[in-house]
Amino acid sequence: MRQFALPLMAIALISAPVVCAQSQQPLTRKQIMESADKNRDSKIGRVEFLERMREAFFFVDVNKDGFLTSEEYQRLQGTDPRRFARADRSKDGKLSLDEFLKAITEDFDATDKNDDGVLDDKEVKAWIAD
Ligand SMILES: [Ca+2]
Ligand SMILES: [Ca+2]
Ligand SMILES: [Ca+2]
Repeated sequence: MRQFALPLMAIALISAPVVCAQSQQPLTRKQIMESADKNRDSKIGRVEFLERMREAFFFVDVNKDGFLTSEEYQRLQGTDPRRFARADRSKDGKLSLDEFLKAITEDFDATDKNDDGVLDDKEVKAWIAD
C-alpha cells in the first residue's frame, strides 16, 4: 500500500501550488493604482479610484455571485478580517458592491490627507505601503 500512496502524495504536492497560483492570485495595491491612473500623472481622483475598485471587486469575486466572502475579500492586498466585519453593514457575512464601495470611499478619504479630492504621488505611495 505504501508504494501506491507515496507517488500519489507527490503528485498532490506538485500540483497544489500551480492550482493556487491560477485561482487565488492576489491583487496588489500597486497593481490597482497603476491601472487606476489612466493619464499617468500620478494623481488618482475619487471617481477614478472608485471605478478601479469596482473592477477590483469583480476581479476578486471568484464565484461571480456579486458578493465578496471574507476569503474573496482577502485576495485584495492589505485587507484584514476586522475591516471586512466593519464593512459588512448588513451582517450577512458577505460584502455587496454597495457595502464594498462605501468602505472604499472611507479608505479614499483616509488616504487623501490634504482633502483635495485627489490622491497625489505621495498619498498613493503611502496607501500602497500601508
Ligand atoms: Ca463571491
Ligand atoms: Ca453584507
Ligand atoms: Ca490629496
